[in-house]
Amino acid sequence: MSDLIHYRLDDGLALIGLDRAPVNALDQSMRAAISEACERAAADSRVQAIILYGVHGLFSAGADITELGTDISLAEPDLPSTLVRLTEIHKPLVAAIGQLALGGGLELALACGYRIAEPGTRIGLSEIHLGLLPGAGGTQRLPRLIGAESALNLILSGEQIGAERARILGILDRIASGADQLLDEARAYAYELISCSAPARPAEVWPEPAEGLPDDFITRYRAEHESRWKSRLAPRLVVSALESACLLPLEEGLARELALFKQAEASRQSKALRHVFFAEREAACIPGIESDLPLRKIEKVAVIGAGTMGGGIAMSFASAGIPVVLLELSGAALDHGLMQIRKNYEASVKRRTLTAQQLEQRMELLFGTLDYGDLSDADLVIEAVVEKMEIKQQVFRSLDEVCKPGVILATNTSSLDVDAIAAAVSRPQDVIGLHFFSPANVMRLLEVVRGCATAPEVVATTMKIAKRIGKLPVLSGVCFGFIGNRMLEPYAREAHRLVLEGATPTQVDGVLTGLDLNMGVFSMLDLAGIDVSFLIRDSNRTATAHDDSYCRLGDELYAMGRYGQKSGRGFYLYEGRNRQEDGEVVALSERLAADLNVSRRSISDQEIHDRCLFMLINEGIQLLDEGIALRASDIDLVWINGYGFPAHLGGPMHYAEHLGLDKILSGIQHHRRALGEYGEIWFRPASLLERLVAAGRNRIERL
Ligand code: T1G
Repeated sequence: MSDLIHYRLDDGLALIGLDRAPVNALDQSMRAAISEACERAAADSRVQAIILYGVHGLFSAGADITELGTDISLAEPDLPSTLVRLTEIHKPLVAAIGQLALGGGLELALACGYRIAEPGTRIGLSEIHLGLLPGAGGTQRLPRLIGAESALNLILSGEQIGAERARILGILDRIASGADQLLDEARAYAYELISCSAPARPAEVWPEPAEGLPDDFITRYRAEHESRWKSRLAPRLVVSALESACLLPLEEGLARELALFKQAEASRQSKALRHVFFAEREAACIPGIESDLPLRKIEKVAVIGAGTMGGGIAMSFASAGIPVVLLELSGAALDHGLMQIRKNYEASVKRRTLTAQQLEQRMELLFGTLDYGDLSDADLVIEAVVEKMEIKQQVFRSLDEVCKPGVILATNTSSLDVDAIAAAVSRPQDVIGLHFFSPANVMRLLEVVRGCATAPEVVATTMKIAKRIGKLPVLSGVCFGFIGNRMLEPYAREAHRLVLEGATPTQVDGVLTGLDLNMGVFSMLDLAGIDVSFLIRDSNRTATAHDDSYCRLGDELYAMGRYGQKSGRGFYLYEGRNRQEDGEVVALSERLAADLNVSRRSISDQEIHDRCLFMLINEGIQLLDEGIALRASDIDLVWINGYGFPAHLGGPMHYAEHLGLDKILSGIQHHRRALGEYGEIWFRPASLLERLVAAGRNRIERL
């Protein structure tokens, strides 16, 4: 018997324990081990019932993602066939589910006749997050257990649900009284089944999964949800698989599911999403910082500034159960900030994602003050005041006076020089940048900006606390704009310049959202505030001194008081959330073009795509070469989680590799020639891009 399985015969029961750290991933060896153990139990006349469980608690996190996209993924014994065989065993199989059953792990449990779980168990079919659909019976067995509509919603959401909800839906038969009692209560359940001569598998609860649903349920479901799926393939394949479950006998439905799964697994989108899965885990690995480096304790946090950013940051910690002292300059500002935080939580209560009791628990963790002295025992202080260097330096000088030794002093600046801020205090080794994205209580991305003096354990501690508050930390070096906003600059520059040259904001944004970006440049700037981007641009005028043509449109709109959504007019006109083109902006663009001697012409969508995306990619490659970003996949994570770049394209770097680095370089060289003086100034290929192409490489990494 494989050491991946603990096999024990115990008074008529075969106890089969899965033991493959860390998550009992169902790779080829584990599939073979499970198959062998179940066959052994099925053939043993002393065995009257079989229990499957996780030796270390966790049941299984599904197929081994490292196998997906390779020929081992469906190597024998493949998971679909293994699970069909389990359903043919003429003895009750009980899945004793501890902690987690995801993807193929839940499909394994569904192939058992009976399921019992510990109270804290989370279960789900998470394949959709990898651009897949359940490929081992999930789309066929689940609808026969809980009905087609519930199954469709659960599979498309990819969400993890708790034990009680799973029991109510009908996925679980029982919930054990506790994690420690799970196996004993699973054994008792098995003896009950034996004593009442229960069948190996109970009758299907939903033999007709679509029973009670309109005949056109699937057609209407597609029509209702299609637009939200954008160009994503997996949701469409899921619906097709559920349609098969409603129309076909199980065996034919399973065959249809497998065909659809293979199509999804081979898709570019799934490859991109698998890249993102591993990128998120690799982002935590920082060369030179060992995973066992002692960390500083963070038990109390202080936030300076109770505005939109400061309030959102304070919420992030309070929601994780960490006490927060929130400091403001005036009582009115402090009261407003705390009131806004309560309002944000109340909105969650209204959405039923938070209980009223949890709201109060979180508010009790928030303590407002006007006195710096109340920050003296904080372990981490995060400054979130206005984006002006002199003000931030003053705040840090005050913190230097009152805070205890060993405190971590963080700035939430979105682009200013963290080293210049650190230079204002006597302990620069304790200073770091924590760039939260707005709204800070919602956005996962956190750019952790390491200064030249930042101590290693300060980096390691902040990377860890970021995960604890549910953020995705990505390490950045110090430069203007760090990773995300540094890349936003050339990307937005091309968008602005294209509008001067004859495109409209609607056309430019249409090309970008056509690529499935959540927002185009102009709608994003209108949301963030044209006044905000003006202040950032104004703090960095030297960078555009040689040609600020593309800045003029934003500067003019700012001067006109057109700040975007907040003022009802920006690049677009707004009536509530309804956005429409504004002829005045087109006229302004024409006037500026004349002033700047920029000739106007009709511009193709392809040119818009290439100029915006190639310059975004070029800047990312430059950041990698400068060592600001550790790896290309970190850059992908920043743009997926901070700027709405589609995860099913894998991020801008992964997308670049798909397009071909040689194509990108030649595109940049083409526009450099075609755009005259402007092209000469701005379309400079990153040296690393040229070196990679010259070396015949298509993978973006430092050479
Ligand atoms: N395969 C391989 N490795 C996995 C894995 C998996 N399914 N899940 C986790 N790991 C690794 C992960 O890379 C990391 O490795 C370590 O485990 C800890 O993970 C047929 C085809 C389970 C909730 O989508 O959601 O089944 O970095 O850091 O925060 O229909 O991992 O330590 O070397 O994330 O506690 C469906 C994906 C697969 C589950 C744990 N299953 N995993 O989170 O730890 S497709 C999933 C997760 C499928 C079937 C189809 C999370 C987690 P390392 P971690 P965590």
